[in-house]
Amino acid sequence: MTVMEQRGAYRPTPPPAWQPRMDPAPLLPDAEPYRVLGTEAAAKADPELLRTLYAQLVRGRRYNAQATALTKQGRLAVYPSTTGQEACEVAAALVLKEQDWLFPSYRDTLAVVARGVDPVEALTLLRGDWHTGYDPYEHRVAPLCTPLATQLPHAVGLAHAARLKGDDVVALAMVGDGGTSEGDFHEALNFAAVWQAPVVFLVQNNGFAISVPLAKQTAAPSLAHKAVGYGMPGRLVDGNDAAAVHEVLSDAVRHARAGGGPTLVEAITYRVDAHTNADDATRYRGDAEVETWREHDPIQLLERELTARGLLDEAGKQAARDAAEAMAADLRAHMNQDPALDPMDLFTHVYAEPTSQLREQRDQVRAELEAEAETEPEGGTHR
Ligand SMILES: Cc1ncc(C[n+]2csc(CCOP(=O)(O)OP(=O)(O)O)c2C)c(N)n1
Ligand SMILES: [Mg+2]
Repeated sequence: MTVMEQRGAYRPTPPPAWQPRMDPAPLLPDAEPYRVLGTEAAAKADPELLRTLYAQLVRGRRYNAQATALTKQGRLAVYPSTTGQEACEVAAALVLKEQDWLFPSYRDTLAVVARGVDPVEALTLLRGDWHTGYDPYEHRVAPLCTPLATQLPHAVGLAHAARLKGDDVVALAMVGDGGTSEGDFHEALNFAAVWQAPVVFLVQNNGFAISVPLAKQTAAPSLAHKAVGYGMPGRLVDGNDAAAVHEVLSDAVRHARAGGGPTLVEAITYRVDAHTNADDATRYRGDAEVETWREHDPIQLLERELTARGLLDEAGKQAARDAAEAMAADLRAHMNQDPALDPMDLFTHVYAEPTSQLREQRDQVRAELEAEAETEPEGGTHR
């Protein structure tokens, strides 16, 4: 019998009607970013929480301004500012319990500080040192992570391990819009959903990956929609509305803690400053766009709400500003002291046995430093 005859004799039974493995509808994000401030939902927001958020936002903005000034004075190597994104930074830290873990990206120094890490220690890496500066275990804050999205699989691993051990731990991992195009983002979300790991992914969609606008980064309807493909809920929130971000993240953390698995939260926000002090944002975006976002400012949104509800007066605003000034003065005083840095330390702790490339780079840096020392005027330093 030929193959064709065999095929003809084959009478397959029709397949059963196809069903999705789960109903995708509950996973879909809202059509509009969720808002609280200026809406009816604001009346239900806890006044104490709103006041705390306000004080933290004011402090956060001052921290950004001070750190940026320190880069101009040569006291800080680089600073990725979160001016305009303070609501996301602060809410991410405040929704976690003491035993939970925060996994920040390089932009999230403010979240790290809001979590309780010393403001000076939090800048160690950005100062050019080889180590994180703070003890990750003390505050349960992973190191600021520069390779895009690589903090996400780490967060999933930690959350999954905690669950296997029966520990009550949730991990909250932060990433930018550009980071969602990385393979690590895909792998982290996929594993998180398969394992139902207690992890919350917070994407701060600030419109740009350095100079690359979101439209050139993704064709997805929204970044929150990406959640559905992995089988987890996606939430869309106004990232400049501190009360809304706090509520959405709190819900996601509670859901994860209760064994409900991961959530992807996309916060729509805007990076008001340049990518870092080393970037010129006027080359890829106009002033009008920045001005539009300044009118949707996280501090002003909250200030308007608090004032309307009689929860904030001039004295309250001044108290928040004074506390922020005191923090900035302290930061300046500490950062103006010369750190004891040896550039050669950069090479010491990479591998137990340095590779040939690493040895080559180390020798090159050493030679450059020695050459510089010879040409430097009396009393000069490399610091
Ligand atoms: C794996 C990797 N590739 C490239 C870079 C260089 N890089 C640093 S920041 C950045 C843009 C990231 O944009 P986004 O994720 O939107 O975060 P944002 O800076 O806006 O907070 C890029 C491409 C990097 N740090 N890591
Ligand atoms: Mg971005």
